[in-house]
Amino acid sequence: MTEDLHDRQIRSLAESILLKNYKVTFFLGAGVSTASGIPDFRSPGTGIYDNLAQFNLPYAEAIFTLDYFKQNPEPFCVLAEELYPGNYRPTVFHCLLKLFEDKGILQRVYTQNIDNLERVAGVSDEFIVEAHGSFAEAHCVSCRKSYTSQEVWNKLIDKAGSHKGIPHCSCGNYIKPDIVFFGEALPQRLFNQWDEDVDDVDVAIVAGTSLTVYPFALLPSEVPRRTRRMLVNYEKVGDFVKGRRTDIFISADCDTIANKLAAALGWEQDLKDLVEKV
Ligand code: CNA
Repeated sequence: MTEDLHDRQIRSLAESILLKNYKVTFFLGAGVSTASGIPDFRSPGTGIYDNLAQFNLPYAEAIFTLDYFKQNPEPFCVLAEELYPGNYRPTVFHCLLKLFEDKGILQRVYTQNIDNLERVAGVSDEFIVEAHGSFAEAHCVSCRKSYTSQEVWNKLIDKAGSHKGIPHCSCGNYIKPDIVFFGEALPQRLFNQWDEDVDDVDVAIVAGTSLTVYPFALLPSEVPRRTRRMLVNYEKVGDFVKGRRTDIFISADCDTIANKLAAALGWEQDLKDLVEKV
């Protein structure tokens, strides 16, 4: 597919959004944050799963598995230190989300990411659905006592910024941030909000995700047939493989496409200003 075709497709989508007053719903994965320096899971070589050798895990997903965490929380805690909010700046794509909100045409941002960068970019709580939880709160895995993000950080890191230890609850058990591990229930807000939104999705932009984690992976396939769908990802994934007649697939970097979409919408300077500000 040529660069020209991509540009035409982006322009046509932007025209529909502006002329038909469409609102846009985003479905995001780790690929929208790689430009900020946070590795994704599955990219060969750079992804977290290809760099777990130091932890001697029985299998890669063990690092995000509750039973394994209860036996050995160290690998997750080392990774959590790295991913903890505050270490990274939002990408151009995150700033574009904020711009959609400012222009009054953001419907929702469904994100699998746990890096909090949508919020750091300024997107308001009501628009964000963190399908796999976040670091904002944490709980003891045994007595369920609640801890703030800052309390967990203070237990994890000493004043000099070095690794201090595994966060323990006053009951003696481990504290885990409220990010959803394999085998754990997803936040009820995901299901409630999706029930409200699903029939009203005018435009679905799916970006930076392998669409391999369920049930999130199914969401873009559940939107109505009339919905204009665009996938921005290095490879075609999910039900975009079979595809719908009106689908747009762009194999490119998320930030490059964020810039192009903003330009097609006439928001080039607004996006530049936002990127400088965050
Ligand atoms: P994944 O399975 O690692 O897939 C990422 C996808 O994005 C792949 O298809 C890549 O080819 C593609 N990709 C990577 N970089 C770019 C880029 N710059 N432009 C375009 N495409 C790109 O990650 P998923 O999000 O699909 O998997 C879901 C997991 C990953 C969720 O449970 C997350 O919590 C978890 N995760 C989150 C973060 C984060 O919060 N930043 C980081 C790593 C993993």
